[in-house]
Amino acid sequence: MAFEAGLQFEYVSLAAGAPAQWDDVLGVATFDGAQLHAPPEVPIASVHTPALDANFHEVWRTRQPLESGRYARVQFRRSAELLLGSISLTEASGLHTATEAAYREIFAAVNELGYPHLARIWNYLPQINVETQGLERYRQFNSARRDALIAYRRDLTGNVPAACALGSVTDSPLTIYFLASRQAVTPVENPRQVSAYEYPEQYGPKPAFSRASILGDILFISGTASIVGHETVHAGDVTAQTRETLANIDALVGEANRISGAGRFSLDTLAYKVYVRHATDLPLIRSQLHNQAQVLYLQADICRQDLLVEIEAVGRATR
Ligand code: 3EB
Repeated sequence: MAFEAGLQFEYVSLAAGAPAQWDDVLGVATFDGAQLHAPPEVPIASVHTPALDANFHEVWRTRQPLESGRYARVQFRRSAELLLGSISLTEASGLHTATEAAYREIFAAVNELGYPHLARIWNYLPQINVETQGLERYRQFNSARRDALIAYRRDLTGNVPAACALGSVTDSPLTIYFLASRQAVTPVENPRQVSAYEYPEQYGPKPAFSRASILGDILFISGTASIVGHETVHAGDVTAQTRETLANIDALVGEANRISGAGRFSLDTLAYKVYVRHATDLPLIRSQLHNQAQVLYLQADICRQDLLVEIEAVGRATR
């Protein structure tokens, strides 16, 4: 494949200190309110989800020259092929307004700057399962995301970014970061699940995300949970939910390998981020992840009340 973005990612322990060099850093996510002394040209997404064992930074790099800037409230850094952006908004006029504004600014930025293909979006919002004005906040978020997609004439099905949407600590701002590309991204769906954008009405406004995406030789696996078809399975059983989630990720890797010409993705070379609803479930969840080399745990509420765990992953193909 001609595309060679040279995108690299790394989970760096806080104990290791700040990256020694920033020239090649596209952007960073920090967790749990950790402070990072980065130069102002590096976008930092401050994600307010408590780290459950090691705290770490998620660092994205490329081997290409970088340029930084701001578009509306989106802080970005870009190479010739890729752009990482971050936006954080307080909910002065409610979650719907903030989400729609954030997405409109993201779409305007990536369109204007010439990186229209969104590969992966990470979404964090407080009180995700709380109902206000008769609608759960996750559903308000979905409604607003759809409204922005429609306003920018973007697809609501099929060609939609891989994503995750998690609950952050109360009173934290809506925080979104994303990777966008000049070149097309390949969406991947899970044969074991109904596409989220085709969920039945009972789940509220349809969530516009794909189960995974392929960008060059990188596979992004969206937040994945214990859902088969469109239904939650193993309610109340965190061990079984973790196993089912891993079966879903296995199916996605198989599907990515079927679709992709990028080489071979495999479960044991992915890096995993695990969102745990109840910190006390960590030992049971961890005991199901003994085959995975790189796993980081965060405490976060998950977008359905009955889901106890959600797992995302990223990995590079090997030839
Ligand atoms: C699910 O499969 C679980 O709304 O962007 C996973 C990944 C989930 C992304 C999103 C939601 C999102 O429906 C929830």
